[in-house]
Amino acid sequence: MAKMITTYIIELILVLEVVLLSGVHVHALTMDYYMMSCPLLEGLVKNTVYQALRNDPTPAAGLLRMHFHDCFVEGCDGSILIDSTKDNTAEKDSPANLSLRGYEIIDRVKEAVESMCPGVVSCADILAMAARDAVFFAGGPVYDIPKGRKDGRRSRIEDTIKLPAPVLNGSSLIKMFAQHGFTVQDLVALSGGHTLGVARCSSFKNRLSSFDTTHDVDPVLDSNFAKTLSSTCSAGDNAEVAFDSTRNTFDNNYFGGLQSKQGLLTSDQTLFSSPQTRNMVYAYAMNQARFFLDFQQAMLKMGKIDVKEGDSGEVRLDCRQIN
Ligand code: HEM
Ligand SMILES: *[C@@H]1O[C@H](CO)[C@@H](O)[C@H](O)[C@H]1NC(C)=O
Ligand SMILES: CC(=O)N[C@H]1CO[C@H](CO)[C@@H](O)[C@@H]1O
Repeated sequence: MAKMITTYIIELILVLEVVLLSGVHVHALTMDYYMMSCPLLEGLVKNTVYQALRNDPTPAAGLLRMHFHDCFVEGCDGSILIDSTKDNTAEKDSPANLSLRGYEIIDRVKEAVESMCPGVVSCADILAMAARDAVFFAGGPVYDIPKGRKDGRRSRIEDTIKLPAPVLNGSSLIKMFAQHGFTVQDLVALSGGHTLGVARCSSFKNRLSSFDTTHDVDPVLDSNFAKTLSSTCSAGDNAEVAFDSTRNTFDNNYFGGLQSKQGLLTSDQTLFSSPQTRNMVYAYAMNQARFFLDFQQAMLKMGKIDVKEGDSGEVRLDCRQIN
């Protein structure tokens, strides 16, 4: 009898152990996630991205922004890559996404990866790697990122309200980024992503008196710069202006521009006008190495927002549609 009880208790412990272990098992992202299943992955992604940017470096900005938009909506799960269907209007068709670019590059990378390691590497990981490689291609920092994200099955236009609007002020931006676990420092470092690329007039015309007679010209906008913007924008809402003087180079010129009141969006210039962030703008404008270091740390953090691991997602075969 005693023996039976002992056996029973041991069995119970074993069962409990299995339940507990599987319950708390966390599939954390890891640097060597594809080491066995796709050992040459990193080089392949990098080469394909470089090939695509060699003749035209401008989509590097698009890849970086796309990763940001992916992570801020439903986590870094490749949901930004999904095309709309008859029954579903996807994230990418939201007004906030209409100017995203670089989808063809992701398709090309995915195709190359599928031919080497079929069905193994998620689109979310590919996008994270491609954004990282684009930054380095443009002269920015190089850093290792952990992998193992799975692709999500949801992509809805209404979810994109989670993206920050360009008219937000400092305190609103701080609040919004804090919701994802970012510090004020992270916010300023990540905003430095605007060292690459352009914005269209529709994103900043709120700041120009000639287009908006209900508001005064944004007081923190340099008046000559405002005139240049107004004249560019007379060509229409889709006219483009670079965020800084070196739109294809990843550097700290963006922060220098903020100091001379030439930040393009309200959300850019506010980093210099807000007392909580002004000193960080000074520091990054003065010390590019410090910006690079903080940027890569914040990017690592961004790449982990609400990632789907294990069975909570899939490895999409075509990045534009769920399996
Ligand atoms: C802080 C809040 C942010 C706001 C309000 C914001 C807003 C915007 C807007 C309005 C545009 C221009 C869209 C257009 O007119 O076509 C843009 C472009 C861009 N954003 Fe942001 N953004 C933010 C943060 C970020 C972050 C964190 C990154 C990446 C780390 C990023 C990377 C980019 C890039 C690279 C472009 C240029 C895209 C291109 O040239 O194709 N942004 N952003
Ligand atoms: C920033 O914007 C929010 C929301 O519009 C507003 O409530 C807040 O007062 C603003 N803060 C500053 C410092 O202007
Ligand atoms: C620039 C860009 O790629 N925009 C895309 C936004 O989404 C629509 C619908 O999927 C695409 O047709 C655009 O190409």
